[in-house]
This record gives sequence, structure tokens and C-alpha cells, in this order.
Amino acid sequence: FLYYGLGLLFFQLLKGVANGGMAQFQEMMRQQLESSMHTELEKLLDTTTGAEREVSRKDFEGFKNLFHRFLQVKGPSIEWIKIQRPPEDSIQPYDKIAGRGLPDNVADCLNKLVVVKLNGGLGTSMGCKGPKSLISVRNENTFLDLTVQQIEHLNKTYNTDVPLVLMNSFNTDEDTKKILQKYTHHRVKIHTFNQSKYPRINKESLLPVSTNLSMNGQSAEGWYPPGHGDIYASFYNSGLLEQLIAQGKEYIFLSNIDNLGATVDLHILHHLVSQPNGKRCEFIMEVTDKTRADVKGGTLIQYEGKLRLLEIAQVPKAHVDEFKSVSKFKIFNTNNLWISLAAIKKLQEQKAMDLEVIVNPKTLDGGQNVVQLETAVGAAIKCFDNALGINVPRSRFLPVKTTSDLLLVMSNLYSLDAGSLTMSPRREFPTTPHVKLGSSFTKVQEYLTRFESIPDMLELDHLTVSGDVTLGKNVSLKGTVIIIANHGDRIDIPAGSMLENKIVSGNLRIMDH
Ligand SMILES: *[C@@H]1O[C@H](CO)[C@@H](O)[C@H](O)[C@H]1NC(C)=O
Ligand SMILES: *[C@@H]1O[C@H](CO)[C@@H](O)[C@H](O)[C@H]1NC(C)=O
Ligand SMILES: *[C@@H]1O[C@H](CO)[C@@H](O)[C@H](O)[C@H]1NC(C)=O
Ligand SMILES: CC(=O)N[C@H]1CO[C@H](CO)[C@@H](O)[C@@H]1O
Repeated sequence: FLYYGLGLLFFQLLKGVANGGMAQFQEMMRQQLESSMHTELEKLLDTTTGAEREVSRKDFEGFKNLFHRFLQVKGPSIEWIKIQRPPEDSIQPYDKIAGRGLPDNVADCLNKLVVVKLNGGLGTSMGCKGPKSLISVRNENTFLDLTVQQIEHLNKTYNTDVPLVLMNSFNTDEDTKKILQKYTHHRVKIHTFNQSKYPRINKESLLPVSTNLSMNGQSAEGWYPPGHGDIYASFYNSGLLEQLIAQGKEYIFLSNIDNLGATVDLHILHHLVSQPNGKRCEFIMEVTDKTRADVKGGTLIQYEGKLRLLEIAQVPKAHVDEFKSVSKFKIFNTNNLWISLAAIKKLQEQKAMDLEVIVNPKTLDGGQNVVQLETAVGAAIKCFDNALGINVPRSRFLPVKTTSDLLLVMSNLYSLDAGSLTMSPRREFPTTPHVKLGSSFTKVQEYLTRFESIPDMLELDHLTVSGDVTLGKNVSLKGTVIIIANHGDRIDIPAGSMLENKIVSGNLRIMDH
């Protein structure tokens, strides 16, 4: 039933009244829910005063809109039969764009640009406390350090003034700001703003679970940052969007801070700023060829005459296999996006940003079942004029989500130059190896203790490590290497070992004596 298990009581009460039929009944119930929600939100606002009340009031406007659309959704937002292949020129190969070369006025292009990083996430999935962006990824540099170095490098090379904007969440704002002090003397201007803070709602009653806005104790569990689609509203509400437009900025380049491949690409930037008036491109999504590892990624389709992002959550069950196939949907969204600031402002003011609502169910520590309503930033592509996909090389998609990803970027497969990682020319194949580290490597701290130094991986194709395994200094891995210590066993790979196409299992101990 549409509104979960909710309102069984309502249903009994209203059944008699709702002779006019199901539609009318549903509409009554929807209005009832919405007005209860509004009452609860007012009560929440009354638990605070001053600036916090002002911020929450703006956040709640966005939440009301999202909740309204959540209640109205009647079935899947996509009709499968209406999906069309995007027209030939709506997803352009990167080479075609880069082939046009760069103009003399690169600095002019750069001066219109703002780099925005999504910095709302915590390092929890990698066993770290605090913001994910503060995890060290390479030579003691954090994600944030690398980002700052990249922008500083642009500023120095082209004598420009590209600001960095971080979208923080209430989870990351305080820790991030402390760290930002260390960049005070760097040649890059850093701005931050907060994502919205929305109330989690009870799965049955669909009402907020917290009774106040406090982030202490139990109440904190009742709040969440509503996904990266929130950037449009919170950027606008922060006043920063307006401020940057007033400074002559025209576009943002937005990406996840954990995507180390998301550097400012001058060819894409030039393409964006050089479109003739009247054909101004307001939105570019960088997509890349799908491999079997990315079958769940969102893809671009043509729908009702516009480019649209299709996410797996929107796909009817019967078509999921089709969606995952590499032959029918060949590309996926890297979440590297280039967006016109003026267009965001316009759409925000017209309230025309109707992003699909993502319903994310959660269970709180106390066992309460809640849902949080979210949106995805790329879903906005359908709202912008002359939107374009650019099929970029895989190297622009280098997300670090797990310690397996971390092992790759820490290794000699990549070299680091002015904050950017590039694949070593000494690797003969341009593909990255497949690395699968087991659960004893999940937490960064533990992973680090298990590698005395990062192995040489230049000639590696595939690595699986599982169980209680350690690797000594200066180990070299080639071809396919599988190291498995079963329960109760332990394997220490001796320093200086070279493993090529080897399976290591059983017990192999090296002990001090
Ligand atoms: C951002 O969120 C943090 C944490 O909730 C808060 O301390 C800070 O005041 C917020 N900043 C703004 C500008 O509202
Ligand atoms: C906020 O609500 C929580 C329960 O959700 C309660 O434990 C706490 O005392 C409340 N705090 C304030 C300041 O009212
Ligand atoms: C590392 O191991 C390789 C063989 O795999 C060896 O040739 C090299 O000398 C060793 N380097 C050090 C510093 O131990
Ligand atoms: C924001 C910022 O620090 N901009 C600097 C970039 O570099 C030029 C000189 O290369 C400085 O003049 C800017 O202040």
C-alpha cells in the first residue's frame, strides 16, 4: 500500500466516508498527513530561536516540498516503454571535445569557474571517525589536501582565481572548519556552506521522530543530510551562490570529494564557456563506459525529449537485468558535473527543480524504523537547457570508497603531481587491477598495519586477500595473486617476496626469535 503500513486506523475511520472512491480518499489522507507534518515542523521550530531557527525554517521549506512530492508519487517515475536512446550528439566523446584544442584565454575561462566538492560524508565505512575528506590517501595527503593542491596549481599556472567551495553537512562542518585553518596561507580561497538538516520520519506515522532540533543524545538520530541533490537549495539558501555570481562566476564544477579523478578539465570547461548564445549549455554530466563492476550506476536516457538520469531505484523489477546490461546501457554517471550558476538560481527561484524522491529506509539504534527522503544531484539534468553528456576516459572516475580502492591509489600504479594522480607510464595496460581485500582490511587503521609497505603493483591484474594476512616490506605482486588464510590460520608474506600468478593458502608464519 502506497503510504506504507500507515494509517490503518485512518483507513478504518475513513472507509465509510470515502464513498467517492479511492482517489478521493487518498487525497484526503494526503492532505491530512501534510497538515500534520506542517504542525509538527512548527513545533520543532519553536524549540529554537535566533539564527538556528532561521536556518531551520529555510531547510523546512525544502523539506515540505520534498514531503509533498513524496506523498503524491503514484507509482514508478519512469515508464519503461517511453525510454529512448539519447540522440547521437547529446553524449559526445571526450576526444572530440579535447581535439579542438585550448584557446589562448584559458585564464578567462578559469575565472568564470568555481570548484565545488561534496563534503558531507563521514569516513565510517572505512572505519574512520570524522569527515571522509580528512582521511590520508597518498603521502600523508588527505582528499582535501589534494583538492587544495590542484586548485592552487591552477591558480599559480594561469594566474587566476578559482575558489573552492565545500558543501559540508552538520556531520562534517565543525571538523572541516578546524582543518581549513591550515590553508590560510595557501593561494586558494575556500568557502563552505551547510547542507540542509531534514527530519527523519517514522515509517508508520510518517511524522518526524525527533521532538527538538538538538544534535545531542537521542534527538540527533532524528536528523539527516538529504543526499547531494540538496545542493541546489542549500547553495542558494546560503547566499553564497548569489555572492559568486556577483563576482562574475558562471559555472561550477562539482564532484564527490572522494573521486580523485575529478580534476578541473580545461577542455570541458572551454567547451562549456564557448557555446554560442542561444545554445548555452547549462549542464554537463561526465559519463564513462560501463564495465561489469559498475552495472548499478545511473545512466543517461532520452525521455520526453530531454536527457534524463535513470537510476536503478527507478527501474521496474522486470527490467533490472536489462538496466544492468553493458550492451544496452553503455555508460554511467561519474557524478562529475558542470552547471551554470545563473541557471541554478533561476530554477531555484521558479521552484522548478522537481528531482525524483529517493526513499531511503533506515533502522535507528533504538530499533525504530524510519525513512529519510533524499534526492540526487545528477537527477536535475532534465531541468536544464541544452544539457550534454561527455563520455570521458575512465581515469576521471577514481573513487575511493574502500581500502581496496585506497591500496590502488597509494601504490606505484599512480604518480602524484600537483595534487593530481595519473596512471604510471610504466604500467603496460591502461586498466586498473581488480583488488579485493577481505573484512580484516576494512578499517584503514587495520589495513595500514597489515601492509608494512605498499606492494609493487605495476604488473598486477587481480589481487584477492582474505583472512589474517600481513605483507612485509617491498613485496611485488604480478598477474593474478590470491592469498587466503582460513579461520585460525595466519599468513605473513615475507619482505622482498615476488608473487606472480600464485595462490597462497594455509599457514605461513614469520616470527621474531
Ligand atoms: C553548519 O552546521 C554546523 C553544525 O551543525 C553549525 O555549527 C554551523 O553553525 C552551521 N553553519 C551555518 C552557517 O549555519
Ligand atoms: C530533545 O529530545 C530528546 C528526545 O528526542 C530529549 O532526550 C532531549 O532532552 C531533548 N532536548 C531538549 C533540549 O529539549
Ligand atoms: C625489493 O625486491 C626486489 C625483488 O622483488 C629486489 O630486486 C630489490 O632489491 C628489493 N629492494 C629493496 C629496497 O629491498
Ligand atoms: C584566491 C587566490 O589566492 N588567488 C590568487 C591566485 O594567484 C594570484 C597570483 O598568481 C594571486 O594574485 C591571487 O590572489
